Amino acid sequence: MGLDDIEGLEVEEIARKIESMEIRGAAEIARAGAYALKKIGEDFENEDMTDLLEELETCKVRLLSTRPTAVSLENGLRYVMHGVRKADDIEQLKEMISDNYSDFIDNSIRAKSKIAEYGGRRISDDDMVLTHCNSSMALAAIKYAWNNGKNISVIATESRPKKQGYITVEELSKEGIPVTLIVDSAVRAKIKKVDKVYVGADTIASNGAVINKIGTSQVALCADEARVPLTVCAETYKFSRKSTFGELVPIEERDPSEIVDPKKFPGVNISNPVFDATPSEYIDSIITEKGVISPEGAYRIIEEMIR
Ligand code: RI2
Repeated sequence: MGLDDIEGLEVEEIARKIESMEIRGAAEIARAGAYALKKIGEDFENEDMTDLLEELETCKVRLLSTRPTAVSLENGLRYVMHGVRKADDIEQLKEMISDNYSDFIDNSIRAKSKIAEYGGRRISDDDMVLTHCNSSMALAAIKYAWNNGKNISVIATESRPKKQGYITVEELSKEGIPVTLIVDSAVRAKIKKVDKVYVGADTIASNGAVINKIGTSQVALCADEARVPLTVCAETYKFSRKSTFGELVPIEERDPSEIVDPKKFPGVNISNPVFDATPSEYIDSIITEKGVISPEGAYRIIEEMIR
């Protein structure tokens, strides 16, 4: 579900759709969150600036409660709110929110096409690429390689429990890209045939660790053992400034019923963490819109964001 599908929706409806993962993917939830703030500005009818700022803050808190792991959401909201407290009057405040929103969306779209280009160039003819979950950024790079005449094929993991791998295989086969679906536990059995692993990110910490869909770190271990390079495709708004100051990235724990009906196993604890952290030593490179960096370069990206 993209921006076109949420046009006109109220903040609470958007928040619920992010929570239920009808709107999903770290880039898409950031865009949807930014849209929700813009909508507040557009719909606000009284003339009191303080009231509008308060409403924006309340909306921000609600949106941030939906998916705690992806820092893209927080950074998107921060972008829309940038400088708005300095507005002279309500009209200027509304204009700033709307302009910041448009800037964020434009940057996000431009970032995707840069990542596609930089990431796509690094995929060679005849490469077999393995991807985990459904990352719009990783898939943009894979499609770029294919559309530029590289004869590639893809292995896509199912990505339990929500099975976003199904979206991946549908998306790639629609493009004509040869794609094979595997269960998550088949990665090690297949990795020797694979030339490159391409994944996305929900958050990148200042130490270069990448937080992405649960299972990414296992894929990374298998890739490392088989000497297959792992590439992460992520816009710079997925880098976490808070991690520089020691804050750990919270890992979202979702409802056990996404795995199995808990009533089938009375007395059994079912745990459903949906992200994990891949340490920097397992990552070959991170493709951002600013260029290809090593995971050790994460701190520099964050430093530029803070300045
Ligand atoms: P893009 C997704 O989260 C996956 O973890 C995916 O790898 C990541 O966001 C990045 O996706 P979820 O919403 O931003 O499916 O590259 O939990 O599209």
